[in-house]
Amino acid sequence: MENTNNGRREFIKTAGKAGIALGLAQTILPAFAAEDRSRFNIGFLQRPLPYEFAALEPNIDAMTMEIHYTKHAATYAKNLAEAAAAEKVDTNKTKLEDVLKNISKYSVKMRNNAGGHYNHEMFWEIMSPKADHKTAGKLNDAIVKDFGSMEAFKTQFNDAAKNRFGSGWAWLVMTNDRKLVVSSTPNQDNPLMDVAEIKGFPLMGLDVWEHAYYLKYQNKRPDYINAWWNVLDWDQIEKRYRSAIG
Ligand code: MN3
Repeated sequence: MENTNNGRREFIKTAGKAGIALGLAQTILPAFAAEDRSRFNIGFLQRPLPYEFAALEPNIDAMTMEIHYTKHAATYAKNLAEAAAAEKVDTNKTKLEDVLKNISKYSVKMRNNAGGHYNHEMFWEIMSPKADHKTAGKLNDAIVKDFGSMEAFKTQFNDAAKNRFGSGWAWLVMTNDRKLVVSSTPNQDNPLMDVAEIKGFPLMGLDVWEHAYYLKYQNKRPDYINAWWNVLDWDQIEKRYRSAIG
């Protein structure tokens, strides 16, 4: 009897805490800018991962996903918030893309973390456990038109990812004159930045920092690159393309 009562009291205490946690979430969420919760409009805050850490196994292992999302990417978001506060960027009124487009006017901390945050938010959204390996529609037509074939595009993209020395990203970019090109950037730079060699809208990007693959693939970056195509969500990339062409 005694034990049951204790158990019940514990339950009420726990339920009470859960209620408080729920109440907090409800008061915090509406304060987020609407853009931060919508896909294809990446804001300043880290959004929830749209799948479980283990969802992309065996291509991307659960531990890599967990550390990548909760440590590396979370740190970029935290440091971006610090840089925005220090450099008087009103994150409720300013678009992250506009900061990136003028990144040469900000600090190195802003460049590394605004880039790091944007790149990872895009990276999570273009992968999926229900990944559709086929491309169809307008993006497929555009890839065939600008690269000759899907295979030719993949080869060029893989080469960019393999040949990026040190840490960085490989990209499929839509340039301002609406041509699709492959590029790569060092560190956490991206094609939106005014400092990028090839500027435009990033339709898809692959993280080739060692933290993205080392636990599973060690020095074998090409194996990680090949596996990554298995978890690419072409529906999402197509949506990014459609949002870019308007
Ligand atoms: Mn990363």
